[in-house]
Amino acid sequence: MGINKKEVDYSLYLVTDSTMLPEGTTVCSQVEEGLKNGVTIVQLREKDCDTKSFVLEARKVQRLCIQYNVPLIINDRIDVALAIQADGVHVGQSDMPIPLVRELVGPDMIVGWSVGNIEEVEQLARWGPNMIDNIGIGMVFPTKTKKNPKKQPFGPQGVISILDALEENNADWIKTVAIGGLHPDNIERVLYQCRSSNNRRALDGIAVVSDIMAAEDAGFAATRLRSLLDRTIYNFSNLDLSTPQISSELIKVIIDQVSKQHPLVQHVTNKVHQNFGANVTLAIGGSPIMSENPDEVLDLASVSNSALLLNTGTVAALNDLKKIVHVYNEVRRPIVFDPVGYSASQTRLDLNNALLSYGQYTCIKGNIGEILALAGMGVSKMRGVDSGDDVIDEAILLKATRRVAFKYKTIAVCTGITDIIVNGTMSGETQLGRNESNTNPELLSYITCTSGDIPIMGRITASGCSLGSTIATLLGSLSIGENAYRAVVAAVILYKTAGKIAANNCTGTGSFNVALLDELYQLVQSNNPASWDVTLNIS
Ligand code: 3NM
Ligand code: MG
Repeated sequence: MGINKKEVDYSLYLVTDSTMLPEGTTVCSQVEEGLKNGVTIVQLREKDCDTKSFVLEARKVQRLCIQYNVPLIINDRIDVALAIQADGVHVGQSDMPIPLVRELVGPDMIVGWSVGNIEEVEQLARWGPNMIDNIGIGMVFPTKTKKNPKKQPFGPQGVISILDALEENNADWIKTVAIGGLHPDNIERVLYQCRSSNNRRALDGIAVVSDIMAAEDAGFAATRLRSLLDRTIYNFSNLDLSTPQISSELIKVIIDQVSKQHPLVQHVTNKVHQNFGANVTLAIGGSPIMSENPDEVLDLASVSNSALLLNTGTVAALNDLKKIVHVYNEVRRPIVFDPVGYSASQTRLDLNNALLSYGQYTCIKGNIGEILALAGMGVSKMRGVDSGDDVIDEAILLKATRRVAFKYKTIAVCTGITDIIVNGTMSGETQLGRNESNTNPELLSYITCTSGDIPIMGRITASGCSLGSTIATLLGSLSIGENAYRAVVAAVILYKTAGKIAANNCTGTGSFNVALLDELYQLVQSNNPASWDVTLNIS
């Protein structure tokens, strides 16, 4: 036990499991491969093992850990930890009570605890800094490793609620790792999204079992995890995610680009929107394809200038949607997420939350009701998929839009008489530990866009959904390194302008429908944003 517990590096925490080892490997050989390739702390976890074998195994693993100067933690078996003088112990909620553990192991040993809800955080805060040193936050995603899990996977948003509770309870001595179903395809996203709402705290690391223990090449597995952990930018859509200046000239450039690139905009959308969304996309120069078939998504997403509009207005099969989201994230092309009727029914709420915790979205667009609900500030249940007629103070809407933007690390758009746009992507920056940056999520800069009330917009179907088509089309026109925020703003302004002119040129809802398409077409053809009659407020 030569480790100073205040200086432990929790970034890549390996938890062992002898039941999943590939042929020809042992716990020790897998641990050693891990230690050689970036594992910073090891927990020996054996659920069915005689005491004698456990001690012998622990001694072997301990020799390795000492060689690599990495702490060894023993799961559950305080007696074994004491007997071999391990660096620490880790206990779950149904293991020995923490005050007894601390009494037995003394002040210097590392004590870790599995935490899955806010009450447990409140408890550890009441105990104070001399009891627990670190927590495993889980379970994040479904896992086959834990045989009889008593917990449900709660996704990055569940992790965030634990980080928030640590902040609220001033438990700043606690180090955190996320655990459960963590693999290379989700780790970047978890590290990126999981920051406390005040942006003061990120995870200190991730804990994995199967990704290393079950790997045919554990050294390669650890190297791959290590390289993901060491990245400082999550480049999830290969676009520039900063918040740059907006000007008519720059908007003109983006709209020109749509005509040149003919972005392929895959729509996964509700039945009512399919026809109109395809027409809107065509009118502005994009190339729509309405497909929910996961088998063809890789072909579609791999085309240059692809983008996905994911509109959950017609509740489709979750697994198909996940596959589609996964592919767009993998090829790093933008996704616009429109959580239609987010909390109108339990089914929708579950589906939307599952998708939100599964993917990384470049833009999330919602009406007032949806944005308030996503921010956790709305009525618990929406009445339908319309926006609701309640007049809500703009300051509250701005607060909600900022929350959604930061919570999901996305460009959030709240539509209404005044549209609000907030970039919460933090330019893709990702980090471990305490946050050194000063960005206060409550003060994120924003743009509002208004052209006066256009009540007729709400009297035709799919007008809100088609703003989603417009945003996806403009985002799709971008090539690697071009700015996403500017494209989202351009889409909102273009759509608003078309709506305003169409409303003035129609005689009713039928001709408004037609006029809206005409105006979108004309505005793109003439491409003179300087003349558009919308008021932008940039702050
Ligand atoms: N504890 P894998 S989940 C040991 O939620 C353990 O507390 C969890 O295994 C918790 O990395 C888990 O293979 C298993 O998914 C994690
Ligand atoms: Mg246990």
